Amino acid sequence: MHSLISGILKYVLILVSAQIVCARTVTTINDSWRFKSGQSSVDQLDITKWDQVNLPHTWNAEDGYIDKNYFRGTSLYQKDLHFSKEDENQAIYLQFEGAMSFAQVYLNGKFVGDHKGGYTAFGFDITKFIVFGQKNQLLVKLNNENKEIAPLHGDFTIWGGIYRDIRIIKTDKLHVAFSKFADEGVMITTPTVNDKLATITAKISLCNQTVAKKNVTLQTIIRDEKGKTVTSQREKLELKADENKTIVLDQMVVENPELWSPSSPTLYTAETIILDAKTNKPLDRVVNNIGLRWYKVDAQKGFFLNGKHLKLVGVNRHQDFEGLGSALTDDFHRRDVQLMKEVGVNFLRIAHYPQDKALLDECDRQGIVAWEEIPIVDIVSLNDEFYKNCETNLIEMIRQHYNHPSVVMWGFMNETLLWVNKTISTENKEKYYLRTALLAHKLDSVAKKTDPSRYTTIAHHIDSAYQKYGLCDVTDILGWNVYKGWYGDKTSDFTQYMDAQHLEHPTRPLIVSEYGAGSDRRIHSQHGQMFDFSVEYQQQFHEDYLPYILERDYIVASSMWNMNDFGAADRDEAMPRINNKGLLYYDRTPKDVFYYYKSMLNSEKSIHIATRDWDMKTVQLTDTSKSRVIYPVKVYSNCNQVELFVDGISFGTKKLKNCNAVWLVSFKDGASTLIAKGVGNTEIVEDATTVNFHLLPFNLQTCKNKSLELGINCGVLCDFTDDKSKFTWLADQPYVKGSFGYVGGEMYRSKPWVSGFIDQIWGTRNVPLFQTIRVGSTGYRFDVPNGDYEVELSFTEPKLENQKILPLENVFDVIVNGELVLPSFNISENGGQLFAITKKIMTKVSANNGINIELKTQKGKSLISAIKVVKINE
Ligand code: GCB
Ligand code: CA
Repeated sequence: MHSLISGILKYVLILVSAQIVCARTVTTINDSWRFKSGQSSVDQLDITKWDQVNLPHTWNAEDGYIDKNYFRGTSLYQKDLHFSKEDENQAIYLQFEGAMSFAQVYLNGKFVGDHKGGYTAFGFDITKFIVFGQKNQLLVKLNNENKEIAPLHGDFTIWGGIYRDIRIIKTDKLHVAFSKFADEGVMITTPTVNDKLATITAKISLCNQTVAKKNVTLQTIIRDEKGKTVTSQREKLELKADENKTIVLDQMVVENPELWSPSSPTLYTAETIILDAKTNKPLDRVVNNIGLRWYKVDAQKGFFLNGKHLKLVGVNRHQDFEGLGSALTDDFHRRDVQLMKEVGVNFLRIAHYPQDKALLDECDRQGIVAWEEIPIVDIVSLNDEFYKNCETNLIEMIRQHYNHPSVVMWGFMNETLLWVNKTISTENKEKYYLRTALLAHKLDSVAKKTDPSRYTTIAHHIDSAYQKYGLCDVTDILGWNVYKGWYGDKTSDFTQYMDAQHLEHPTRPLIVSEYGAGSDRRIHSQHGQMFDFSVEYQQQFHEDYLPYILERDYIVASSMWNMNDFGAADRDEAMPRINNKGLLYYDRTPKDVFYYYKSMLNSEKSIHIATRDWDMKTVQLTDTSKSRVIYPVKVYSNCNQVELFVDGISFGTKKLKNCNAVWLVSFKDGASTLIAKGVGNTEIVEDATTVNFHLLPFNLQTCKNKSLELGINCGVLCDFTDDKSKFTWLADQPYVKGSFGYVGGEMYRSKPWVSGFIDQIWGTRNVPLFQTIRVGSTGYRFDVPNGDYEVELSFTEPKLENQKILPLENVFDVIVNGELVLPSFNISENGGQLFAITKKIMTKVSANNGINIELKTQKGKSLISAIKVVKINE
């Protein structure tokens, strides 16, 4: 009994002392907000009728996925806050991790402050605005229009809202200062790091908000990963009433440091405590992670970490997620870094803006080397206000993420000359170039002054104007965004470009800051082509690029575009409002190409059968005598050799080249089980999956007495599968007797390298089916058996102005088995310009004549996007 009581007492004592040690409390206030979209003033509004929301929140979670002109404007957030009488002698700080993008904050009707910039944290000391012991009204007026705030434009959606955490920090009136740049108040540097020894110092800002002089002890404790104190120091200080003081600590020495690196991301912690000198009572406390590492960039040999060469290979990452926009809880950010680790990359370009602290913390823990940047993208404003905001955002980013060992370089511009020709008049161009270069120089010096320990960097697209106006030599490192083989040219032109750059400017450290290709899991092709969005072309693109990058030491780092599909509301591609160049789908399901990277970069043995992006295939047999189809199966693996089994039968062992091998497998109708096994490994590496084939006969007459449903994706060499119904329209093919296909005509290409055209098509989910068109065909034939059929004809008309291929007016008769079903059909006049038009027509097939669809031109050319033929009755 006695021991129980003393046990409880001890527990209570621990609790009490624990409470005292928590000199600072940090609590989110993400819950129970009221939200009013499209309002800028509270007057005459009944707040109880506003939406009730929790943070993180974006007001574009719906329209950001539908409408190019998603809502950009002002909205209001309101929340009641309670502070007790006991809080009265505390200092209270309101911290926003991020709100898009111009925030004005009011407490109890009084203006507290504002912030410009949607991606950096900010905060305010709200102590003097609080009424203690009562309800306090917090109001945030937020606008995501960005007239003078970067980015002014960009290939990504500007999700409005308070999309990151908000916190209340309560601490003693004497505390680690709340900085106007919303940093930690403790800026840690490691002046010396080598194998034998590291030194650590910090700049600490303190603030005494009491009316009396105070004596305090400032204590810093450095601990290792196990929590053991490695070194510490105490310093006595006197702070006058109302004084702010910045202290630079004496250097502390860590002997035989455990270095931070991607393979061993050891972290130390630095605990900063302010104690009352008399009572020893802790007044405030903050903790930061430290990584001990040193690094160097060499224009010839690349990146060196802790004295050893480290090829940096990685990804860019946008922060948003399918259906949620940017409103993500921290676990999403951590999970993405874990996926990076799984794929085996060691480098991350945090594009194109500062991201959540949770992401950087995870990079520190997982050992990902990072480039972080502010979002000056596509175009700059020549206005002073814009310059000032850019500078402030840059300082905020650097100071806020200063202590993260993962960050080794700061960036501040991406493709700033991209929009010159679109938006700047000829007479103003020269001025634009010069001012952009001036801004770059200014920001570079701001970055170096704010953080002399890190490199600066910049990303350009391929345009000689960057060189001409000196924009290539502003920063320590230069990034090129290269899309050869996607926006024109060939993938092999990539190396030519990079090698020539390196040869001409041998002292410039170069990064391939972007390269990538889009894909859509509904689109497949055995003849993948640039800009067809097929899964197969994206794989080929990366299989071409990555080996080039790995072979070249002068390429300091590379970051493929992009880790994940992301919201880009301006895009009208296969997946409108989305940029689909991800290694992962928008919901972070890995695409098969993810495993190419994994095989290449993660040294752990792995194997992956690359059929997951399309596991229900419809394929037509190639001739009458066959009942099986020959179809390629690709396996990604870093095993030297792999054996493939289909339904238990071996299809042989293959040596892998570039971490992949392709087997030509003969498949039966229905499901087949695939197993791939790494050969000659001590551990078992294998992968198994199922794929389904729906085989269509070559000779359609053999479909008698069977259900028959077939489709053709006119105008492109890609199969298209509806991701909901799973129906597949096969790639366009010429008519051959007994089978089906087109008679005459050509593929419509809006640009030489684009299959089809790129504009939003309304009224359909199956946008790519419509974006690809056969033009000038005289018809299609289907040699189907006798019976009653439904024929579904799909049309759309692209924009006809400013294109060379199509006449401005196109009128044609559609005749099905001799019956004029669509006389003088003009797609536009039927509402079909950029709109999906589908006509279902019944027809009877008799005397083994099949279905003959004639497209008879009256004016211009015939156009057709897709055809589906379904047998209804015998
Ligand atoms: C770029 C841009 C990036 C785009 C990307 C693309 O060069 O820097 O913001 O999203 O190309 O997909 O075109
Ligand atoms: Ca089509």
